[in-house]
Amino acid sequence: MKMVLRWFPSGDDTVKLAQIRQIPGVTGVATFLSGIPAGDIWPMERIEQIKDEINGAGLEMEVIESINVHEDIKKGLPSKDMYIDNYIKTMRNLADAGVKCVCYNFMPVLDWFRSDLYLPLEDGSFAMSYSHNDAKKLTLENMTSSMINGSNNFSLPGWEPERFPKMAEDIEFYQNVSQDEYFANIKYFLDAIMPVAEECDMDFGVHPDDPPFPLFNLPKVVNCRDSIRRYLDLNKSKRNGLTLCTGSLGANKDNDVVAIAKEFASEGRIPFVHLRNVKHTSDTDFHESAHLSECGDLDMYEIVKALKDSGFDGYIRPDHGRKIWDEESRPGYGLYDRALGAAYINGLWEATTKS
Ligand SMILES: [Mn+2]
Repeated sequence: MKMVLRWFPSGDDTVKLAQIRQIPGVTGVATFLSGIPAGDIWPMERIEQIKDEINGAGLEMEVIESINVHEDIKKGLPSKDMYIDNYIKTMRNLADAGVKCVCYNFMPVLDWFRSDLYLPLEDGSFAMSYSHNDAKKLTLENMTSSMINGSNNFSLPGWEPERFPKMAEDIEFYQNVSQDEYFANIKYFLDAIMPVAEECDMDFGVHPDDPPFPLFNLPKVVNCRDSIRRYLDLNKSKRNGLTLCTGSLGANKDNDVVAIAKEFASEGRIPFVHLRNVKHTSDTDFHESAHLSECGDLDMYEIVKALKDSGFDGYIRPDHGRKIWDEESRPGYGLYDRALGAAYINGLWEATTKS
């Protein structure tokens, strides 16, 4: 197991690499190239630049989160082949730079969403929260403005402004796309990139839909055991794996995250894990919590033990942290609570190794 922390390059992070280096057990970062529209090739010089910066701080750059998939690929438009070619060129460049694992998602139009980015908790900290009833009432405009205005002027991954102009049109497009058609588009993409992933020794972990509940009648992709199975069966390469995001899957009470961890880790299909905890406030509503089991509804010890016992040998990172100790940062990505999460996960890992 290798522990990493998500880090945003090009001066777009309040957390410094030197600080990450001081968290015990953290050996690298999960990062990406910012400012490159989905579908464009990531230039080698910029990849090397960021790699040098990360290596210079004594950390590794083996995990990329994320290479965004161009919407034309998701829609299955004729231009998809060009964008897949570009995706493959980016993969090869990253492989040349020593990248071993890529986290990405195939969610149509919208990336992750929260109704509140700073919900006050009882202990004086703030966490991101989600209410499905509130979310269902939002227009697209309200949704984007609530994320942008709530973000404290920090850029939000997945909410790049370049996406906004076409969102309404894209939502309209998907109203006539069936689940089967959407999965056929995913298969086309996977069949094109997996042989290259094999050749480059590069694992791909699809990130589950976050939250796992449908909005704007858009197709859901990866939100439960059965849809994970369906996704991984589209292409049987071991490189076609899952990013086990415990908070995204755990947001739905029906998901048994421990069983999911066991099933897919034992098949070697989990290259990357996002570990965080959630506290349910209704069947569809939740807020994020501290990583500790007793602070939320997920049994973090059992999840880590399931991974360890199933032979998991990939990357783990603590996921969103709360805003604590008056830290100013991008929502979910401050240093303090994620460092606490990393220390806790290290403890769980050591305990499962020795018991
Ligand atoms: Mn995640």
